[in-house]
Amino acid sequence: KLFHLAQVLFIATMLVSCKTPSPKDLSKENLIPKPSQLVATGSSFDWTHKTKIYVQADYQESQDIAQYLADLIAPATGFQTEVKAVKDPLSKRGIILLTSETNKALGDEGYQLEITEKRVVLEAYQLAGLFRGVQTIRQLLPARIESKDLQEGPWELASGRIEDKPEYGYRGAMLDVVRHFFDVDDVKRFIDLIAAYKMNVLHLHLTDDQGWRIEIKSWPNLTAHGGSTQVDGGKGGFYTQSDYAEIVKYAGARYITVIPEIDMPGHTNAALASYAELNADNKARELYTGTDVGFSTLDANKAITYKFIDDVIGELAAITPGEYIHIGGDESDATKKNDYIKFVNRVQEIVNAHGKKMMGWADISAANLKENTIAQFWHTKTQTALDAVNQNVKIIMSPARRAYMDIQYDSLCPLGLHWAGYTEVDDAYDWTLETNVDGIGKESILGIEAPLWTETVETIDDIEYMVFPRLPGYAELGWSNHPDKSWEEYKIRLGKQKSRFEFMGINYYPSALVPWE
Ligand code: TNX
Repeated sequence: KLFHLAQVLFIATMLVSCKTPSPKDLSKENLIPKPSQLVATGSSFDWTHKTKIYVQADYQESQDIAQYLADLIAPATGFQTEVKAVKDPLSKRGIILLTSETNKALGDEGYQLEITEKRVVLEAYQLAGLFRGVQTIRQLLPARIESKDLQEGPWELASGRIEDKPEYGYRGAMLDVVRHFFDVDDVKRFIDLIAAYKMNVLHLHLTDDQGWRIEIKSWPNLTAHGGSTQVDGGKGGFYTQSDYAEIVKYAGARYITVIPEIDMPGHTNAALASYAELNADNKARELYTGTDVGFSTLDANKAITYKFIDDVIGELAAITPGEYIHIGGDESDATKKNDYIKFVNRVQEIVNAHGKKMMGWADISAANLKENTIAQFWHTKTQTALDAVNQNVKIIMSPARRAYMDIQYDSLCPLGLHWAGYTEVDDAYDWTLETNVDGIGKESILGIEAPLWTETVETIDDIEYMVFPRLPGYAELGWSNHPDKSWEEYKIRLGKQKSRFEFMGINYYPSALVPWE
C-alpha cells in the first residue's frame, strides 16, 4: 500500500514539475535592438487569460497602445485581454502602461520596464516610449506569439528591469513605390515590420521617372497619366490623398513619421510626360519604364516650374503632419550646375513657406542650405555630405554600400542591384554611423535610414527578402550604443530571430553567415 502511495506521489510530482516552467533569465533573452540597461531577477510573469492591461484614465492614446498590445497577442494566445483605464494603475496587478513627467530623462522614445511575478510595469515619458516598450514586451514573449493561429502557452516574460532609450532620434527605412508600385496594404505591412524593431521614420519615395504615385488635385494628369505605368511596363498605380492619409494615420499609430519625397529637378520624367508645359521645349515626354537615371530635369528657368512645385508641395504639406518634406535632388545630371543651385534654393523657400523643413539627398549641398534642412548621405563619394556639414546641416546616414536594402547580398542573389558592391548581413551591421565618413562625427548626425529601391523588387515577398534580415541590424545601429558591440555577438541574437521571422510570415534571406536556430 505504502509503496503504491509513494508511486502515485512520484508521478504526481513529475506531472507538476513538467508544468512548472524552468526559470527564465532576462539576460539571456534575445532582444533587437539591444537595450541600454538590463538586470535579470530570475523569475517570471505569466500572462494568462485573466491578465488585464491597466492604463491611466486620462490618456486615450495610452489606451490605444494598450489595445494594440492586446490585439497583437490575441491570435496566438486566444486571450481577449481587457484594457482598463483606471485612476491609479500602479495599485493593480497585471500589465501596467503609464507615462509620467518624472520619466523625463527617458526622452521622447525611452521606456523602463519592470517585470516581477505579479506585474509588468511599462513606464515612459512620452507615448512613443510606451509604444517602443511594447515592442520589447513583444520580443520577451515566446516567438510563437507572432503566430496568426492559436498556439500553446505558457506566455511568460522573464523578470527583471530594463531601462532603454535610443541613441539616435531618426531611425528610418525608405520604400520606393515608384519603380514598382505597392498598394496601401503592402505599405502597412512594411510599417508593421519596421515598427517591430523600433524604427520611427517611413520615407516614401513617391515620384520618379517611371511614375507619379501621389494624387495632386490641382495637377490631375500627374497620376492619371504619370501614374499609369512602372518599370517593365506594368500598370503602376498611385495613392489618392485619402489613401495617403490612411498610411500616415497607420504609421502615426505606431509612432512612425512619414516623410514624403517628391524627387526633383531630376527623376521627373513622369511629370514631364504628364504636362507638356513643364518641359523646356513644351513637348511632353514619353512615359518611361526602363531603369536609367540622370536623363530628366524640370526647367529651373520657367515660372510654371515653381508654380507647379508650390501647388504640389502645398497639397502634400497639408496632408503630412511630419515636419519634413523630402525634395530628392539626387542625380540631376541633366540639369546645369547653376540651374540646379538656383532650383534647390527656390524649392527650399517653397517648402519652408508651407511650414515644413526640407530634406534632400546630400547632392543638395551644392545649394545654399538653411541649418534646419537635412541632407541624406548616400553616395560612395563623401564630398556632398561634407559640404552639407560645412553649412551646419545635419546628416542622415544611408551609405549605399552599407545601408541600401536593394543592394544584392551576394552575386547569387536573385533580386537587387550591385552598383555599390554586395552587402551581406555582416556588412550591413558591422559599421557605425559616427565613423562612417571621416570628418562627420556624432554631433552632425541625426540618425540612420535604410532605403529600399525597387527596380527589381515587385512584390511584398520581394520586399521582405531584401529587407530581412538586414533591417533589424540598421534598427540596432540607430538605437543601441554598446561600446562592446560586435557582429559576432549580434549574429547570435539575429539567428535566434529565425522562429520569430517565421511566425511573422517574413520571407527572409537565410544568410549562411548567421547561425540560424
Ligand atoms: C541611386 S540613391 C538612386 C536611385 C536608384 C538607386 C538604386 C539615389 C538617391 N538615387 O534612383 O534607384 O541608386 O540603388
